This record gives sequence, structure tokens and C-alpha cells, in this order.
Amino acid sequence: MKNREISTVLYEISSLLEIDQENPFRIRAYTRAAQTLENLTEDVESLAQKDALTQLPGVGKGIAEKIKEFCSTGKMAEYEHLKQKYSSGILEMMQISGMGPKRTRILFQKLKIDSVEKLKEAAQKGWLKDLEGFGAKIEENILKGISLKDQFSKRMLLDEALRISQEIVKTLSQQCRSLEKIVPAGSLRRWKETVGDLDFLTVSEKPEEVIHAFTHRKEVKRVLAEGSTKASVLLDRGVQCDLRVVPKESFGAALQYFTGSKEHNVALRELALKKGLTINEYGLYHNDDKKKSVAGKTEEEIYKKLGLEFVPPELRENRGEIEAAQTKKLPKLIEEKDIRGDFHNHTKLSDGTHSLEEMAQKAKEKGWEWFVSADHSQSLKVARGLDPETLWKKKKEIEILNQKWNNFNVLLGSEVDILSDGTMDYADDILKEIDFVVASVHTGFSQGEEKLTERIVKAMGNPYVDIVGHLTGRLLGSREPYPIQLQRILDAAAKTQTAMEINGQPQRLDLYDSYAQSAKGLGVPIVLTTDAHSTSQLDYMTYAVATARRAWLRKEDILNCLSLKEILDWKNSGVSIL
Ligand code: DGT
Ligand code: CA
Ligand code: CA
Ligand code: ZN
Repeated sequence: MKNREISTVLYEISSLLEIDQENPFRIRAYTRAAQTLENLTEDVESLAQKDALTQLPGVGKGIAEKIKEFCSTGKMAEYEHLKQKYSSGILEMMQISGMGPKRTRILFQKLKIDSVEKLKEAAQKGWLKDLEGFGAKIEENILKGISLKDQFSKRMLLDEALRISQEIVKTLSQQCRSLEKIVPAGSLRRWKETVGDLDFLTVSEKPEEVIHAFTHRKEVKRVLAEGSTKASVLLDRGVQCDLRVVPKESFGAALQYFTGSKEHNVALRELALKKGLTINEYGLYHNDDKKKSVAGKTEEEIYKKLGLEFVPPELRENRGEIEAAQTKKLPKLIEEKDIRGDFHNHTKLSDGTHSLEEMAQKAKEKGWEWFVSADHSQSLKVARGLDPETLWKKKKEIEILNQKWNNFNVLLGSEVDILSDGTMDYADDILKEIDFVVASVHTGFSQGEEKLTERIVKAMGNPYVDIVGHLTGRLLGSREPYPIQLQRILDAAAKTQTAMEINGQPQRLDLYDSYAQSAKGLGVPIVLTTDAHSTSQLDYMTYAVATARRAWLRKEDILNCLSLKEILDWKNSGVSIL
């Protein structure tokens, strides 16, 4: 149903018309129609087909035409026109508490403010309080409104989401003796790169005990909703958690439903309908007998009854996984136990906190077989990049460690800067002494797409470069990916057999899933790295593996799953062995 979507468009038109100082009757007409659609239970599209829209309260001939236009084309000319005239920042400004169309218009006209960022800056500088219709109090409220919005619109990084979730699972399990099961579902179970809110599913004979414990946790700042079998709470910094207690017989159906994604669920429901079945959070039912479910206790039986292979949560994004599961063509995804080593991490010689030996020791304890230690190169002064002399000292230290340990090998790596002209930060006669060279861009992001692309392609042409680090340079929540021509880079990577990194730092996860999937499709070798700056960060391999799984990758696609001899063969031959 498009009801909600169209209602939102109509609301936005009415707000933008208000900024435009349109006739108040027109503005009001859009608001009324938006309200009607928001509360409508019938499908607006089928009403449009039957030419029955004008029978709805508040929907006149003119707006009915526009709704029909949207149903058939997916667009509304008037809306497009207004959006061109006013940037999307204007709409966001109006959503700040204390703002609204009237004040937005004044600020836009008098101070050219057209985004929340500019609004914040102006309020901080005290420019608003002297304007007509404003004042010191209002200025202060607007600032509060902005900080609230920042808090609430923030998505969590995976490590934070996982930490909070593990804590809740642990303490609720300790507190509630009736708790039989507690599993985090939603985007966290799919290992999506950022998580909006946490969704827990539980089984218990005493739902009230679980709900009480959940809503009375000490970090709970506010209880948003509390019922007999479900509750929502707000933690510090606006993190929301939902919890449901479900019957044992429905646990699989509920887990499937609340794991999502929504898009996957919609496609699954369509498939079920074609088979004469209905699926919901309670179970899978025959259309002609809705009383008794045919599956519901486990997710496995639900997928099976739908004629599908079991779909791992990481693939549930409606990107072709249902079709693949129908023909038994889902890939056998890489698992963390397939990993035999790491290619990119830092010691305290550059900007890490632990020594080479401490890092290697932890890698060994993780059960890995080899470990490439790759500090920064000389020109990256902010990160205390290694001059050649320090690099040779490190090489000696590695030899000593390797004599000490059996069945575990440390190798000399380096994360070498790609300089602004595409040459490398160490000369070739140094590079050739390094076992694995990760080439990264750390400076000059503003060169533009063409230059940046050429720079990276040139670096890959260097015979001593093995891997490209964090290709897009994005930092989730603080830096957009820099512009590059992905196809050109991946083609060059395939040709030179330069590997692309999936960096496991929660803020990076770079390459991200869709890019990694494209890279593999073009025959580019993939490596997973932790980019660890401390021993505990070597556990970031989990996030790199999760991202690889979301990219449909198997262990056969990933160099970390090879033995020491095999990675050295790959390095020395320069040909694809995957
Ligand atoms: P998030 O929290 O934004 O990172 O993403 P999710 O996927 O965790 O989304 P959330 O918390 O809104 O809902 C959890 C799951 O519940 C979602 O992945 C699928 C299911 N779900 C929620 N709303 C709907 C819906 O309207 N239709 C269907 N089919 N499933 C839904
Ligand atoms: Ca969620
Ligand atoms: Ca949720
Ligand atoms: Zn780096």
C-alpha cells in the first residue's frame, strides 16, 4: 500500500507551500488530504483505479488527480517542482522542534539558512534571538531540538550495538529464571553496518517477569511502551530497544519476521501467497485453514516448507537470495573459523598501543597460523609512520619471534601511503623487502574523482603493491566515501591481481558489502583485515567476516583462508589462485 508514502508527500507539499506563502486554503487542502490518507484503511491505489478518490473526505478533484499521477508514475510534478526550489534541508529544518514553516521561511529569506547545520551554527552564534518572531528562549529551544534530533537519528555502529545487546542478554538471563531463550533479531542479526534499534525476542513462561526486568534496568532512561508481552525502552543517547515475549511454538516465525529485512519479508510473503500459504510472526498457515500452522517453531522449517534452502540472516536483504534459495544456489558463506591470519594492523611503533610481540601473541591465541604486521609508512607523520631504519629493526624482531614459535609465522607488512601523484611512500628497493604491502590513501581526498582514481590505479600498477586498503575512505557517521570510479579501479585490480581489503574497523567496513560483491564478481582477490590498533581490536575480524558474508563471499574467495605457503605463492606468482 502506498497510503503512507503519498500521505508524507502531501504533508511535505503543504509545508513547502507554506514557505512559498501560498494561499492558506490550498495549504490546508493538502494537509487535510494527507491526514485522510494517513488514516485510510483501504488501498489508495485501488481507489485511484476505480476513480473513487474524490469520495474521500478532504480530497477534491485537483488533489485526486495528483494522487493518480503518483500512483501511475511514482512522482508528483508539483512535489518535484517544490523540491527543486527548496533543498531537502528545508524540510529537515521544519522537523526540528521549535521550528515549523513560518520560522523556517523567515530564516531562509533573511539569513539564507537552508539546512539544519546552518541553523545550528546561526543559533550558536546568537543570530536568531533578535529576529522578529524569535527571541533568546526560542533560540535556546531550537538548539535543544537540534541536539535531540542528532541523538535520536543516530544509528549505532556494529560494535556498540553488539556490546549493548550482549550486556542485555547476559543480565536478563541472570535476572529472569523463567527466561528460556533470548535472541537479538533485526538489523544486528543481519550484521548490517549500522543498527537503528535493538530487537530482542524471548521465550518465557512468565512474560511479566521478563518485561518487568527489561523495563527496570538501570540504564533505561524512559519506558516508551509497556504491555503484557512487549516493551520498548530508551537507553542513554537515544538508543531504543524493543523486546517481545513470544510463545515457544511461534519462536521461529517471530525470529524470521523480526530479523527482517522488511524487503526480504515482503518478498517471502509474496512467495508464500503463490503457494497458497500465509506467513506472519506467529507461523506459516494454509490459506484455507488459518487455525493450525504448518510451521513456526523454527526458522529452518519455515524456509523448508516454502521450498527454500535456509537463508543466512546476512543475506536477507532481497538482493536475489530468495531466487537463489529456490534453486539451491546459495553460496556456502565464509565463517570466522576459516580465517588463518590478518594482513593489516598496527603496533606501537606507529599509532597502535601494543608491541609487535603482544599483537602476534594475541593473533596466535586466536588460533591463526600467520600474522602480517603492517605499521604506517614514513610520510604519515601524524601516525608516526616508520622510517626505513625502524622498518629494518622490526624485520629483525620478526625473525627472532619466528625462531621462538612453532606453527605460527609473523610476516613483515606495511600500510604504505599512496602519495598524491600515485607513487608509493617507500622506494621500490624498500618495498621489495616487505612481505605484504597494503597501499592506502590517507591524504588529499579532495583531489576529485578522476585524479583519485588515477592515483589508486597507478599504485596498483606497482609490482610490489599487494592489497589496496580501505578503498573508499569512508568513516561511518563522520566522513562520506571519497569519489572514485569503482569500475575502473576494480578492472585494474583484476588485471594486476591486486587484492581489495574489507577493513573490519566498525567505522570503516570498507569495502562495504555491495562493493565487495562487485569486486569478487570481477575476479578481484579479497582480503579481510582488522586494521587493529590494539590487541583487543584483532577481534574486529568478526566484522570483516560479517561484511564478507553480506557480500555473498565464500572461503574460496578470500586470501585469509589460505595457508602461509599459499599466500606466499600468491604473492610471488602474482596470478590468481583462488
Ligand atoms: P534498523 O533497526 O533500522 O537497523 O533495522 P531493522 O531491520 O532492525 O528494522 P526494525 O527494527 O524497524 O524492525 C525489525 C524487523 O521487523 C525488520 O527487519 C522486519 C520486521 N518488520 C518491521 N516492520 C515491518 C513491516 O512493516 N513489514 C514487514 N514485513 N516486516 C517488518
Ligand atoms: Ca532494529
Ligand atoms: Ca525495532
Ligand atoms: Zn589506513
